[in-house]
Amino acid sequence: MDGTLTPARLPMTQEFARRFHAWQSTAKNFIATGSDYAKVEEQLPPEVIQAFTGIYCSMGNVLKAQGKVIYENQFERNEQLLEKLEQYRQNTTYPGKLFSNYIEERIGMINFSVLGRNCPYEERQNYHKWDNEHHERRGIQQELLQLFPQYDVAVGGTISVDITPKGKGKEQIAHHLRKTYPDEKIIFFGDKTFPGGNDYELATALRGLPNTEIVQVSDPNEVLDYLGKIVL
Ligand code: M1P
Repeated sequence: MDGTLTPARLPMTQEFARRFHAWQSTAKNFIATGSDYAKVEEQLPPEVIQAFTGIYCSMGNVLKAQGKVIYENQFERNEQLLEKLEQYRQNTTYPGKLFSNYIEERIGMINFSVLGRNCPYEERQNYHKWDNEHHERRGIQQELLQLFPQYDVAVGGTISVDITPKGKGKEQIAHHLRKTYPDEKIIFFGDKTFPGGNDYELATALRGLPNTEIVQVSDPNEVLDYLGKIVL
């Protein structure tokens, strides 16, 4: 969603919604996002949400369609993991202000942000810039993978990491889609399909399946341009 349908954590633009909604009736279409359903509702207009065949949120740990839950995976609470996340928050060398909601327990996963999710947009950009220079999130990812081999840790959007039980990251979406639609072509648009990006596992899983195509895009306009060119 972020970076392919909307700018990161911002609403879909009206122009995008108009053109995309017109396209939605021409093919089955899905979202594959790390965000939870509440954020999908914040960022997308209701008519676009309604027109999706399915919405995979929380890294594919929830599937909803037309507002109804199709499936949900549970995440077993792990006190040691939560303690470790608290330590990262306390010991960060980030020089800026920190905000609340730094451990977000979602269905089937945890999203962790040292900065805190309740930060203003400008602070999000400041942290992102700092993290690109200091690689705090990558360090957290590497350490968590060593300490807790039962989890996958993906460096998510701009300020956070997504933690899921092994095999329950975005790649599960590829397998669920292929099982549901054994013969249909699957085209996946992602803004971070490269190694280290949070679409990489899904893109890799799809590459291993027949009749799939991966499209790396850098913003929502590229998605629209592409959709305008393909005849499904
Ligand atoms: O782009 C998807 C990511 O969006 C958010 O990340 P951040 O707040 O770091 O930009 C989160 O919802 C994250 O879970 C998700 O993967």
